[in-house]
Order: sequence, then structure tokens, then C-alpha cells
Amino acid sequence: MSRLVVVSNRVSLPQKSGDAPAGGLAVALQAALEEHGGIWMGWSGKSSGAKEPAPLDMQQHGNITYALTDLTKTDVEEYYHGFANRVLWPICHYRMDLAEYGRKEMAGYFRVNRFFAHKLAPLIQEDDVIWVHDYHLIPLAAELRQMGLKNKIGFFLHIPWPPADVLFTMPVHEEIMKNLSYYDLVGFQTDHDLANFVGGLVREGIGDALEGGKLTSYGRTFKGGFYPISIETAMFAEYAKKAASNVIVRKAKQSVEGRDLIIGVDRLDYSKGITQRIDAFEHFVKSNPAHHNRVTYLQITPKSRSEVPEYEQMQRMVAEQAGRVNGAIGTVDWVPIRYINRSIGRPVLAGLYRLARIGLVTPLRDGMNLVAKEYVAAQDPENPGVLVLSRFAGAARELRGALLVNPYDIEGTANAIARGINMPIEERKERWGRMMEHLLEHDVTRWCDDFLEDLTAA
Ligand code: GDG
Repeated sequence: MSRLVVVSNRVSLPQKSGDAPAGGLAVALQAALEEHGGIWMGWSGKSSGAKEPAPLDMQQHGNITYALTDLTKTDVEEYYHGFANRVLWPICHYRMDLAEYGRKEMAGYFRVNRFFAHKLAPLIQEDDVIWVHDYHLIPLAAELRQMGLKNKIGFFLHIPWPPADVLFTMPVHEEIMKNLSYYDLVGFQTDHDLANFVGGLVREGIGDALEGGKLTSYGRTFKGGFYPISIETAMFAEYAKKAASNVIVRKAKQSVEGRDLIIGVDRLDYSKGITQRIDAFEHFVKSNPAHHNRVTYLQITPKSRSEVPEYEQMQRMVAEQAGRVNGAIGTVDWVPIRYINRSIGRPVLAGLYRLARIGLVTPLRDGMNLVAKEYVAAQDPENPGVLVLSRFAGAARELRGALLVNPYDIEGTANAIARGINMPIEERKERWGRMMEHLLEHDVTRWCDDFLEDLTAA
């Protein structure tokens, strides 16, 4: 394959020795870039008050050139916090009620995409293959095409794609759909997302699915597919095994004192269903007196997007809710919910997953959800825990050994927790074995290879 150029909102620079190891996505993309040689371009995360941001910060590490651009404060406000996180994110997670439209923000989104294209184009060689990531950068291909680029350009959406009735509530939905047709390959997480996309084209009368995975819209023909993202399964399993000797993990084990551990790990986000999950846990405890003082629910929830009011509000809400439930059902020697509102190290996380009898992953809507896959990979094959998984996470299309739940159904989720806690070892092993086998075969390297193979053939 020719040189690879990856573009994403944020860039993962290589780890320095002593840093916590990077997540699977960064590792896989870095590996692909190392193999083919290439560029990773994106926002540096810095903003300035200047009218024109500084030139690209180019950093060479091995075979990879990292090209980082600053943005102006207005750009960040309009493109990132404004349109990406307050329109596209809620709409793609089926939350029309939370989308806030402003002409200024929409214009900012398209303007920053044009700016990215102008920064990127001079770096591109004739047969480079370009891979654009996520909802921040949908218009990038159209901008690059307008500048005359004929390269193969692929797009992968990390979040869900909503059905037509939800998408059409967004004022610029047509432009967004049109912009996707400038790619050679548009990849989604699941078959459901792809079907929603095609459904939108058909309903709007602007396109359709052709044979062989091809799509047509606005007179252009391109490929559409689904590529479920994954993790570095074997490496993560190894990590979790080693983490047993980690001091923090050992302390956590001691502190649980023979109780069953239930774990939830999510960025603080309304899509993750954290409040419904706490309700379900409370219901489980109240309706299962035998488990009083016999379970600990650890919820790890690093802050995210605190600049967006809905997130700030949610941070307060979850903290209050955890406190209220502890007050209502806890006893002098038992704190049922341990709520941590910051990030913890990845090795410790792997070890905690392995300690937990239940992995509680109940988003209201999620593109994939890597926590579900990490939880499975981290289990002890001789004594695996049970994954309780929302049917609305992309991961539910693959992890059939999980107990699938509807996160809006509080009693149903509480019953699944009870079933998981009481599940006999043979059933736990059988369910886990099926999921682990799948994840070992379908890891993040496979995801990356599959996408790039289809893109080069498109
Ligand atoms: C988007 C889509 C899609 C979380 N807390 C800590 C921590 N994490 C790590 C997890 C996991 C990652 O963050 C979260 O990934 P998810 O997939 O669960 O969710 P999003 O952040 O919403 O990601 C999602 C994903 O993109 C990939 O395409 O699956 O649907 O929304 O890796 O482990 N890591 C550490 N400490 C924490 O406290 N170290």
C-alpha cells in the first residue's frame, strides 16, 4: 500500500518511556503508519487568541510525521464545542432534545474543515491514501476534492449514525450527507449504522445502495461498510494478568473484603446511561436482601467536555445520586457505591476489570464501547466475570455471550445484575470463552487492516 495519511481531531503522539501505555486505537493507527510510512494530522489541543494560528508543528518520530495545528479560540468554540459536541454528538446519539443549533457554530464547523484541508493539502503526495476519523471532520474530503485532490480518501465514524427521522431534525443534515459522498469509503461501526445511513439517503430521495457494498448519492458512487472497532485483545489480557501484582489493585482487592465487585467505566457523558445504571444497582440491592453488604459497585468516571453545560450539569447529578443511594442503602460498615470522578492508570484499570465479577456497560447509545471489550479481555479464564451489556451499544452486535439489557428498563437491568452475580462457573466460562475467541480474532489490528484493504480496493 502507498503512504498513509491519518487525519483526526486530536492526534496521539508516541508515548515517552514512563507514560501510561496508549489506548488500542492509537497503537493500531501508529502501527499502520509505521508500516506504510505516513502522516498523522490533527488539532494540537491548543488555542490562541491570534487571528491566524501558527504554522503546523511538524514532529518526526520514526516513520511517522505528526502535523499538529493550533486553532483560534473562536474556532474551538464554534467547531469543537459548538457544532461537533453540541449538535453532531447529541444527534448521532439520538438526543434531539439536547442539540443546540446556531448558524455561527455551523459555519465555524465548515470553516475549520476548510482550514484543515488547506493545511493538509500541501503535505499530500499523489498516491497517498487518506483516512479521516470521526464526526468532527465529515466535510474534509469535499474540501480536499475542491482543491483538486484525487487520492483515495476514507472516512470512519466512531459514533452511531441515527435513523432518518432523527437525522432530519438537524438543519444541515443534507449538507452533512452530501459531504460524505465525497469519500471513496465510508465506514460505520455496525450494520445498523450503515442501514440507517442508507435509509436516510433513500428517504431523502438522494441515493441508494447498489450491489457489492456500493452506495450512490448526489451522482457519486462510493463504498459503504461496517468495521467494528476493537482492542489489542491479547496484549490487554496479558496486562490484566500482570496487574494482579500492582499495589493499587492489591489494595483495591483487600478493600472489597470478599464482596462481589461490580465495575462501570465511562467518560462522564449523557450517552453512557450512568444515572439509569445507578438506579438499576439500587433496585438490585433493594430487591435482593441476601446481597446487602455483599457487593461493591465501583464507578470510574473521568470528567469530559466540562465546557459544555449538559456535561457540567451531569457531573453534579451523578455525584448527588451516588451520595443519595449510599445514604439510603449503605450501612456503617458498607459503602455500596464507590464513585471516582477522575481518570486512573490503564494498568490499574485492567487489574480492576479482572477483579470484578460484573462488568456493567449500559450506555443508552454507543458507537461501539471499548470498555465492554476490555472487560472481557481482562478476565481470568479460570474464573471469568459476567458482562452485562446494553443492547444499544455497538458491541452488542458481537458480544453474544453477554447478558444483554435494555438500559431504560431499570428492573430488567437489576435482574441481569442478579443473574450475573449468581451465575454458575460453567455458564460464566462458556459465555466468556465465546466472546474471548471472537475478540482474539477480531482485534484492533484486524479492524485497521480490513478498513485499509477496502479503502485501497475502493
Ligand atoms: C468513542 C465512541 C467507540 C475510560 N476511563 C478511563 C479510561 N477509559 C478508556 C477506556 C476505553 C476508552 O477510555 C473509552 O472508550 P469507549 O469506546 O468506551 O467510549 P468513547 O470515549 O465514547 O469513544 C465509542 C470509541 O470512540 C472507539 O471507536 O467505541 O462508541 O463513543 O478504552 O478504557 N482509561 C484510563 N483511565 C480511565 O479512568 N486509563
